[in-house]
Amino acid sequence: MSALVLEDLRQRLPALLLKTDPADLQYYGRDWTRRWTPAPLAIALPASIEEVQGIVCWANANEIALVPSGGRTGLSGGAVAAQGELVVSTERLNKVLNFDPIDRTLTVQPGVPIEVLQNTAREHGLIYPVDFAARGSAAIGGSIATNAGGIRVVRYGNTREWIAGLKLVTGNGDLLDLNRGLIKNSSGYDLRHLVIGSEGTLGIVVEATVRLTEPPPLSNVMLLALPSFDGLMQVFAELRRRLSLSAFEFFTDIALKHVCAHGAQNPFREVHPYYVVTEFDAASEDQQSAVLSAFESLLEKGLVLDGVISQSDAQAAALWRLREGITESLAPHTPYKNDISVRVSAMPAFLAEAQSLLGEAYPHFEVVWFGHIGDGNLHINVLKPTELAMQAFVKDCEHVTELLAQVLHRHGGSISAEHGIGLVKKKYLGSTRSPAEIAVMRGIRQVLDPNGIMNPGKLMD
Ligand code: 2HG
Ligand code: ZN
Repeated sequence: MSALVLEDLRQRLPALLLKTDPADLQYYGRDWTRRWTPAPLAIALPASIEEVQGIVCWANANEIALVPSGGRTGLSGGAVAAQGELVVSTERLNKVLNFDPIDRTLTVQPGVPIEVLQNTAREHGLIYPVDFAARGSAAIGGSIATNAGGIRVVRYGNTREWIAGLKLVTGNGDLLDLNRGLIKNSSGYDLRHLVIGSEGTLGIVVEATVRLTEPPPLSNVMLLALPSFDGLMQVFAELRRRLSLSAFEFFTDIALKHVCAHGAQNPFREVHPYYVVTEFDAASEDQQSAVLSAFESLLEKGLVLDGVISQSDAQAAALWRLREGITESLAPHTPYKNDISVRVSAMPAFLAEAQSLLGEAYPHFEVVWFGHIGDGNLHINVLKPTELAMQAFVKDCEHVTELLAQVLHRHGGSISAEHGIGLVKKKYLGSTRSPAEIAVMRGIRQVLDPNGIMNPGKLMD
């Protein structure tokens, strides 16, 4: 049966590159989650929009599910293919198509990695400001699919803010050219924004036009050691008032322990419970002295115990590594990940409840807190004890996530801030979205993908 349907695909699209080697099925069938065993039918690597449309047409005719696939750095199982799906990799759709100096946009194919996009923008004297640790592998298509956030959201916002237009091949096989780079366009529903964050459930993004902006002024990076979690939001408020921040990230001593075991250098002699990495404009003397006086004021108030300010690009990179290297350093412990958000104003009250819930719920597990606290976004990674089986571990964690979802609901938060819902969090979608909202989402999905071929099982059933 599977040989027959693949033969049909080969006949319809003779030039389409298909991979069926077991090693390829493993490689392309998973993302950074390690909970599911990949089992795709095959991997298709289209090289044109027409080939993508041909694949969608074939999938509808043969009732085969499609899993769109970019750099597969996702953490929610959105790109997992474990049920005989055809993976549609955008790996060969990896060209930068156009730079427009007047509109200050880049038009790219979906498989272009974020780092390539950033470097290309810099070659034109501009920047693409969305940035995160997986920049080298994550593709723009996938970051549109999850509305990726990252480390610069305090200043620049999420991916959504930077997408001027996109082309989508819907689950029907239609090609939609959405917003076409316009700044102003008040002509009805903005379908571009429906696609951003839709996790491959409405179609496949086949082209994107991203906005660029001026590079920021010279900046410095500062690492701060904090005595308590309670003071974290006060430190943020004070630094935001006094400096022009482009990042404000936090992590705990447990995170520091793991990242240093992976080669990062801790600049402090003493152990502190909490740390902040922050970046801010430091081009003028005024800005530089504002940093010092802000730091002194935090020390005096007892909100900060120690600090280091970068003196070179290499030192700035070393300080960033302490924060950006965390995910990789935790990977060997197959962590169960929470990626939650509340409004910044709701953070103190939420934190008080969440900390006591997780403290009681996970007495025997190592829990690593870090994240984009300046955006109200926390990453809580629970590490699996080696001796515990994966299934039992996930069951325990899912029970706690249900309780956490209730706390989030009370504080008006979200069960997924920036990683998406995928397979991992669909059980909890109802804590963030109302039944009426979910019904609308289902209706939209039905219109754009009537046969349910686009990433089924992801986001919602
Ligand atoms: C980050 O902020 C990423 O480093 C990954 O969003 C977070 O590993 C995680 O939980
Ligand atoms: Zn993050």
